[in-house]
Amino acid sequence: MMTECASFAACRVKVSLMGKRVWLTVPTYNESENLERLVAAALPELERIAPGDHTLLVVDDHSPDGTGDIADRLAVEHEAVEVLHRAGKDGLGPAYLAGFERALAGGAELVAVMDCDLSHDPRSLPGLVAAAEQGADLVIGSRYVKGGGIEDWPRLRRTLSRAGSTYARLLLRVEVRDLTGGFKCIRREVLEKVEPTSLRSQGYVFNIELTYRALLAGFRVQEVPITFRDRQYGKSKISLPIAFEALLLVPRLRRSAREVPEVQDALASPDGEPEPEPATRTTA
Ligand SMILES: Nc1nc2c(ncn2[C@@H]2O[C@H](COP(=O)(O)OP(=O)(O)OP(=O)(O)O)[C@@H](O)[C@H]2O)c(=O)[nH]1
Ligand SMILES: [Mg+2]
Repeated sequence: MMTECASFAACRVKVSLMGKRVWLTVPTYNESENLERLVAAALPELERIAPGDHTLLVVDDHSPDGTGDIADRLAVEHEAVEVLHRAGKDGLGPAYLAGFERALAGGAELVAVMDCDLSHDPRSLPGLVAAAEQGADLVIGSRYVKGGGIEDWPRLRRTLSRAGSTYARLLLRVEVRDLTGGFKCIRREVLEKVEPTSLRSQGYVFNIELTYRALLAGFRVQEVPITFRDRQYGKSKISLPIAFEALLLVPRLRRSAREVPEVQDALASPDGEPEPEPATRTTA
């Protein structure tokens, strides 16, 4: 094919200036045993979804185990891999936000997010992206809808996770079954409208808040079943304080819904009393 570029390097610059349509953001902290496996499994899926039009963005918080160096090497080996290095461990929420900002600046129409520990199967990515392309604004890879599940978690962990999602669902009066999961595909418009920088929370609550505010803003949220597997390598970063933060912040999310500019109108009842309607715009 004829090209206007004077050199290969110039072509690379031109292509990167044009941006990529699909971005997969992967936050990492001490994932040296998982990152290469994840990249090897995810890149072919991205290539199927958006041939030549995708970026896999690793957002690393200066992992002491050298995950950032592995990411840099992978970025040299694969044109589609990019790395965002952050100064130190700052929590999952801020890492997501940094990834979203980079993806939007890089022209993303769809931003997918998944954990690095292979608990989220990259083979489920096409299903999530397809749901977004068929009209959903925010797609959640869901363990708790028909067809979804968790493979090898101990009973206690399974119960706690499910109870956390149920607690948030009832308190926020939404129909989404898997509010805490971190496997998503999000349309650009959602990230622009829900003002990601105002999403203050860390960990699980970040996921709950993003979905809740997307619903309140009138976006269509869809759950797609996934099978979640326990990590085989590395350690979980989820701690009891992060889990408690989630419990405490959910009621605040509900109260603060009244202060979110884009939903104030939607929350006002005919007699002027602000009373949130259940946010029910979901499909499984
Ligand atoms: N950049 C960044 N990534 C993080 C941070 N904390 C966790 N992560 C990454 O976020 C993803 C989810 O973290 P996990 O520790 O797997 O948490 P989890 O999946 O809820 O818990 P497990 O199922 O027990 O693994 C993984 O890819 C982590 O490496 C952080 O502070 N900064
Ligand atoms: Mg995990």
